Amino acid sequence: MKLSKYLAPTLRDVPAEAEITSHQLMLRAGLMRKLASGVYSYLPLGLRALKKVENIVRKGMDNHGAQELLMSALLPREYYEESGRWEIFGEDMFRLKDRGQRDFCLGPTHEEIFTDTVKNNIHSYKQLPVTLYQIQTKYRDERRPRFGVIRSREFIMKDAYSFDRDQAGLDASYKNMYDAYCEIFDAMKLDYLAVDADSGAMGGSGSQEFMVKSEIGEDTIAYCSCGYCANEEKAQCVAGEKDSAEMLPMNKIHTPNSRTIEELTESLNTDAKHFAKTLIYRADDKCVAVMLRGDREVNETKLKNHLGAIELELASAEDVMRITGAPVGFAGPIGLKEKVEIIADFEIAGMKNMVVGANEGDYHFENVNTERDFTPDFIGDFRNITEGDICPVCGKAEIKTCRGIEVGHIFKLGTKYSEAMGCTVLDENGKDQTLIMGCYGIGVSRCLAAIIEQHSDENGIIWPMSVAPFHVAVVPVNSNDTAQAELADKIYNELIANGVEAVLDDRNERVGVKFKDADLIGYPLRITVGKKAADGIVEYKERASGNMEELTVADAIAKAIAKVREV
Ligand code: 9G3
Repeated sequence: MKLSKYLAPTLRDVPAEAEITSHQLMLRAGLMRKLASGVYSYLPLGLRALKKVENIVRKGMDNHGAQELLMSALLPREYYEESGRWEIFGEDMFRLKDRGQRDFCLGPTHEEIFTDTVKNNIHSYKQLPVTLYQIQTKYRDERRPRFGVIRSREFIMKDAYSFDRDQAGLDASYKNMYDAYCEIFDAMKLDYLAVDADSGAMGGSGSQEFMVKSEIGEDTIAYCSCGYCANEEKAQCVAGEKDSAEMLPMNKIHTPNSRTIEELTESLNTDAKHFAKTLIYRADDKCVAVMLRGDREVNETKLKNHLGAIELELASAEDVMRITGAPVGFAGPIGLKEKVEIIADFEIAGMKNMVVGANEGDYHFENVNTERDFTPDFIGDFRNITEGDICPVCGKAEIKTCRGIEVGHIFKLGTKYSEAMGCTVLDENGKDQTLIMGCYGIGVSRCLAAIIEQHSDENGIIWPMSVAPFHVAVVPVNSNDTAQAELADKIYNELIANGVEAVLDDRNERVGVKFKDADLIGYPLRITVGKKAADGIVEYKERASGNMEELTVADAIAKAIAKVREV
């Protein structure tokens, strides 16, 4: 490809709304352009890299026996009504009507569609197991699109669905997909972790997320040297030892203007560990009181799963006033004005002589103890795990945490969708058997951004050879110098003839601009044709290592071909 004719509009400046490296570089390197909030167009360089990522995913799936389909993205309401999800996904779902006023949505995920396809086309247990997949555009009206294609409203997903006749079959299909994912993310040169994850609204018997380690990741991962690794949403906390101190007499204290834990520790001059905060939550149509140690954070996923709630949010100030009789910041388990379930984290049961809100403005109780002064309705694990906690698996090493970008998520679904949609096969005895499903997602466009997050420096992108939009940039220092231009052209054609994807920077630009663009776009290799062209000597540079060396033309071409074929 000759760059003088190619649409690769690089930018010097970083667009203001791009906060993270990959978003900045995808715009500056001319890979994509924003069309609307959370909606992007891929320019030629971006599309070439995206197709490389897609094909790595496709190869991994095909190698593991999955069969590729392509479903519609324009989906009739009926399928989602059959599974009961038409309402559940609320405003996240893009809905529209056709000319006959019939309801459709733009597909956010396809469990229902694949299940219907299997229901109508697979009738015997002899046709199982089967894993079907597609690579297709998905639509989700994210409340806060951000970070470019990492959280966009239109994105490319590989979604796969496995169908088995029993749990052992699902376990095998799930393991097969797990192995495929490791192969796929290794081929993309992503540094990832497979973490135990919450299955959320999907239900089923467990799931794992494939997380790319990154400081800008939205998820927090808890991991241990023993190998335990879980999303913070799911990571179990170990109940510590009980405090053996004597119970002291409960006492009401005046705490004017001390609403937050910080203000309380300040005014009472005690550590946050001696406080028990009481948060009032609204879970669907009821309110609950959640208690945990003052220095801990509520894990809303654990709370939501325990309550089986669809919507969970902190109660409004009005709710708090009605339930506690006090403004926000003075809630406690003693003297609530309205009976609400009191849910306590394990640690509360182990604490002695706590300070709690007195359900009265500017007042708290000190020396409060469970059993003597109040009894929680339920005690369980409701807090976020933190660095330094004891690992719930090995019970010895301390938990560490890091941040990650979710690029894949695999689920053991069970019969949730096959039951709802009557997806069965006849077994050996001619009896109907409901199929057992798994589902498996990879954020293909998100992988592109994750690769850049992990492979870039201050000069730009550093593409791994396997996903680079082109392998080699051939750069004549002075395009007006005939000897240089001719030799550059010769090298370019020789590379192409050997299956190397090369670009020739034949633009009438200063060499500094050509070098900066080559580093920004991130071609893995660069062959520069300069003053020594007449002596048949060129400069060979590797973007990743920065190594530069002078080689004969033949050696430079041979080295580039070998490097490309290493993939
Ligand atoms: C929706 C909307 C948003 C959604 C979903 C449905 C997330 C939804 C979960 C999944 C689970 C798996 C198959 C591939 C792997 C992931 N957000 N999820 O189902 F209607 Cl608007 O997508 N689906």
